[in-house]
Amino acid sequence: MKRFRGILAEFFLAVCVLAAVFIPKRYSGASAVSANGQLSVKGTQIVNEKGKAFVIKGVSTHGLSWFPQYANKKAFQTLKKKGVNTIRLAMYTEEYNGYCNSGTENQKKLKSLISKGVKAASELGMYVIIDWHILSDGNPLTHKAEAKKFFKTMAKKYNGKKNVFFEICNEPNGAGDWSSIKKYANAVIKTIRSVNKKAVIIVGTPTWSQDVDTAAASPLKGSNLVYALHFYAATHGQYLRDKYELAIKKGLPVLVTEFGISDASGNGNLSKSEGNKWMKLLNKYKAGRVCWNLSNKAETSSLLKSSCQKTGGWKSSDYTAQAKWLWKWYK
Ligand code: IDC
Repeated sequence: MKRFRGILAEFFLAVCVLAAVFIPKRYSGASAVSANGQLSVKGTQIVNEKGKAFVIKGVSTHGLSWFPQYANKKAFQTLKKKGVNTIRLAMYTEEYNGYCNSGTENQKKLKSLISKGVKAASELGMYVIIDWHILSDGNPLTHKAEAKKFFKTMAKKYNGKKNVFFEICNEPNGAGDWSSIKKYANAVIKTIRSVNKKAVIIVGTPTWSQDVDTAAASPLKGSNLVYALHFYAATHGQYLRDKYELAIKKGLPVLVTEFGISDASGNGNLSKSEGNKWMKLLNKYKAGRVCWNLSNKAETSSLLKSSCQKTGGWKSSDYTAQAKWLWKWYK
């Protein structure tokens, strides 16, 4: 009997040890990247290494020049606990110490912030999007030469990394029509692919990344490409959801790399009801989404209250109404 008890105790111990080794990895401790690996584009979806749909739940920084303090590991770790699996590093090309109009010293600063952000996200097993944030420049061809140089450096630096995405033109608008975007995208994609074959590349669409239907009518050639759709729920309602569904039905892979429930200015009243409609639609297609913006700027699209000075480790009282709405959807 004693001996039997001993064997039983040993067996129990062995089960505990095995559980301690295997369970955390598979069921609790696994990060998004360790569980899903290199993502790719299949049909209209972003899928993991096993070909299963992977839903990006992201947060975008505000401009890295405006709010450099949030590109840090503690901040990303705090977001990870809220269900965030992807960070978008927004680097404006023109506005507020933009990459293309503020000199080489500032370019170095911005590149080191990107390094810091990618490193932090990687250590946490999160995906990370390097965003060439064109806005007032309108046509991405305006800074094509700089973009090619920038993305060549990034593609080399992060070649072989499974968690890095390249977003090559945030929001074309005005003269940035689909034929200009295609010209630009073909050139930049060629540059990236000359080094890096696998990374998912995100291409902006006309009218501040809303005309995914135009892109669907004449998509680019190449693999692992996905098209950006941006919405701000208090401004963009059913007509834009219709465009989105039209594009999906035509087979276009779409990723929402920016959205909010504020109006399109990033401020004004929030529309939770329109936001809920959008989330339900994106869930239906297992589509990724990245919320604008991680900062404490006094505008309703910020995730932190303007009174909050902390750069990570936030508590419930530090978050704005948009953030509280978002965490419910990301949980
Ligand atoms: C907004 C910021 C705001 C900043 C402005 C600069 O929220 O603080 O002053 O840019 O022009 C976008 C853009 C994104 C905008 C955001 C809200 O990609 O840069 O950020 N928005 O207006 N497209 C639609 C909305």
